[in-house]
Amino acid sequence: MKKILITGALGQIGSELTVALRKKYGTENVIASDIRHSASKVAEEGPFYSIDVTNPETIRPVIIKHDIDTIFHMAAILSATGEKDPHLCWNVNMNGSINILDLGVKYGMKRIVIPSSIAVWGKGVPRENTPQESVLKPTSMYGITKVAGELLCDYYVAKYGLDCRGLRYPGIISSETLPGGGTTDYAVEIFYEAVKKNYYNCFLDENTVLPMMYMPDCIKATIDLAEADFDNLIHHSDFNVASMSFDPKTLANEIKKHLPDFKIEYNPDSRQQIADSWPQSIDDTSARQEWGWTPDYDLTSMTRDMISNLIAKHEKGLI
Ligand code: NAD
Ligand code: AKB
Repeated sequence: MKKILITGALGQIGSELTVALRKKYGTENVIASDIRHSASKVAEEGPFYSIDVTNPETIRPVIIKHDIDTIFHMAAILSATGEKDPHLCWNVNMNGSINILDLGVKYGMKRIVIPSSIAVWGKGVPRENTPQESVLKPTSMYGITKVAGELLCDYYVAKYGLDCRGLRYPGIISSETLPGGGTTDYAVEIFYEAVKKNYYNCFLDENTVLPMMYMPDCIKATIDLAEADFDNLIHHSDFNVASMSFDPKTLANEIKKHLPDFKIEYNPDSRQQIADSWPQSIDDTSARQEWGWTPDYDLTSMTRDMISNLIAKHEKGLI
């Protein structure tokens, strides 16, 4: 990985992945891109391009100009936004991914990373410790694109010998960039609202257990998989990665240890149905065996870190 392109680099994960990759591989070697522009570290402290992944002619010139050999394809439409606009979700997630894969073949890309999600699951699987190999019957458009995306990557590995890899991320929790329209977003919003208002109106029921992961572990998993020796990989695009699982009530109680006056109410909306179709915990034995995955954070250490980061931002007037 010498010259890296990141799509969707202004998003929740892309914004922190860009910073981590620039630190490791050099700022000039990590080209960020997104369909939108924002005054941010990612866009201002290194190369940045406006790219629409549904239009390969916006991607091609950047690949040629920078002699890109690796792509982290983070541009996507997430579950809640996807249910509001299923055609947009299909177009960005499916056509965006096949464009990246085709350009990967054409320009001899050394490696492509395309994330998947716990959204690949639906009915017909054990919801606890959901196995790596299991029935994939999602009920959301987002989940359908993630299953098809995994299959597409495996097809390009088998048919063209393209080195394409991916992880089934759980809900990602972070304090740098707000999430972009998912069902697990409550687990980020709750921290912002707790620090700012000591109150959160939760859109999921108090007993909704979902798998989650703190951003430093997400970045570590993404880079470790990208750097893993291809010969050691049995799987490619669909690695389960687990870290912690909890429900909103348990998270609220953990937050109260730091902010004792914090109050929460529960008013489930349409996102509850999506959450109810996803696993509560997943089995990540393959990731541990094939490329040495192990998380650093649990609920206690993640909560401590989130509260401390957001209090610092609040005191500076940044949130
Ligand atoms: P996000 O919504 O925060 O960011 C996505 C970015 O893609 C946004 O900045 C958006 O502007 C950009 N984008 C949208 N349409 C585009 C287009 N046509 N062309 C170029 N850019 C476009 O998403 P994220 O949370 O950073 O997710 C990154 C990847 O990880 C996605 O594949 C997502 O499905 C996956 N994932 C995320 C989570 C999570 O909890 N954040 C969990 C599971 C999987
Ligand atoms: C979402 O909720 O849509 C994402 C995901 C788990 O894929 N955070």
